[in-house]
Amino acid sequence: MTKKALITGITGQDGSYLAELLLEKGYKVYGVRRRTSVPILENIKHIENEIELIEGDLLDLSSLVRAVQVSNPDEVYNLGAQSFVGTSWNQPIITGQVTALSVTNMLESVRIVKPDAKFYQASSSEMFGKVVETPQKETTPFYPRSPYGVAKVYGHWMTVNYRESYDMFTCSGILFNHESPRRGIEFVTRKISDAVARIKLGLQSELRLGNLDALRDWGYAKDYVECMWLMLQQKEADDYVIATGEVHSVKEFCELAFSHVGLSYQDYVVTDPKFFRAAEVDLLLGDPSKSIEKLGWNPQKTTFKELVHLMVDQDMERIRQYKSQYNVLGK
Ligand code: NDP
Ligand code: GDR
Repeated sequence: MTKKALITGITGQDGSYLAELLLEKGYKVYGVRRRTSVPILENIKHIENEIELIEGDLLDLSSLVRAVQVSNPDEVYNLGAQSFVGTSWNQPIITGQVTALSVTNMLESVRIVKPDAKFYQASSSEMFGKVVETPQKETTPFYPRSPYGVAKVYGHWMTVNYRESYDMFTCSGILFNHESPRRGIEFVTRKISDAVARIKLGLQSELRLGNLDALRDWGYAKDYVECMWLMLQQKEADDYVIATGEVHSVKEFCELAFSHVGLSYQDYVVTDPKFFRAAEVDLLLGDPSKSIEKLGWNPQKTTFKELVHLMVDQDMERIRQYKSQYNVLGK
């Protein structure tokens, strides 16, 4: 029988890769999509005819109940969120409503309509925040440093609580930063790869960044969504850290990205206090031992260098196409 999956956040980076993966595996894929005045379906345009989109908003419980009724899923992946840490200081209440409380909306929808569906919650290394222990693993205490991180802690514990209260199959994936050419443009890696392409092709002269010393454990989103699926294929529901176990600074990301196109980052990167955070997370480094052992996760599937290069290459290609279109139009 064809398995059915429901994905919230299907238009985002992870949702789009996960939808592709599940289609490859023969799933019928449903996605919750909120109404916007201009539909932004860039990440899923190429699979739009293979998936079924259900109108809904994470803030609207009734729409989520309906989404679970319509899709009758075997697996639910709750990836939707206000996911940008920087914005969470500017919009702390919306972040709390969307990133925290809506997890309960999703859990309730599943509990009421399809309690035997397996549930994945997109938790985050931002829950660790301030360094209490390094590398960080499933048992490391949380100390979130942003409204976003605080919201994710709530979502994580509600997921654990529904497992313990109702014996539901609910998993929390504590994923460290993962990037790709589909990453939103305001996140630092994509901001860098996009700027490198624009600078190389003569459309931009400098790149303004915040804290260059921040250290992150960066992996490739396409590899990480496979772990989400693997978590729901286990006998028992559990929580897992997904990370590479390697740490790099924003500065290192810049160095590699600029040098890939023959440029030196020192010539273009300008530090701008506008991009400093109210409370910074200095270091995130994951210990993926449990997921290696239990899920067969390979943390080096895509290396840091390969990740940087593939992001820059894709942005170079995109900006080149944009430029040639622009030239053809004679503007
Ligand atoms: P994105 O920001 O790319 O995607 C977020 C998705 O949530 C989008 O599809 C967005 O829809 C949707 N969404 C936001 N608000 C609502 C709403 N009110 N109702 C319905 N849908 C909504 O995030 P990623 O793909 O990078 O991340 C996926 C999940 O994993 C998120 O929960 C994120 O917090 C978490 N996470 C991400 C990590 C990473 O490094 N990428 C690491 C750890 C956790 P729209 O297109 O309409 O805006
Ligand atoms: P993060 O990702 O906050 O880790 O959250 P982001 O790419 O925004 O920041 C990473 C680090 O880079 C520093 N930085 C800058 N960041 C941005 N966005 N813009 C800049 O100009 C800049 N300069 C330096 C930041 O201070 C930070 O230290 C991501 C999101 O995907 C979350 O949803 C997810 O949960 C976590 O990763 C794990």
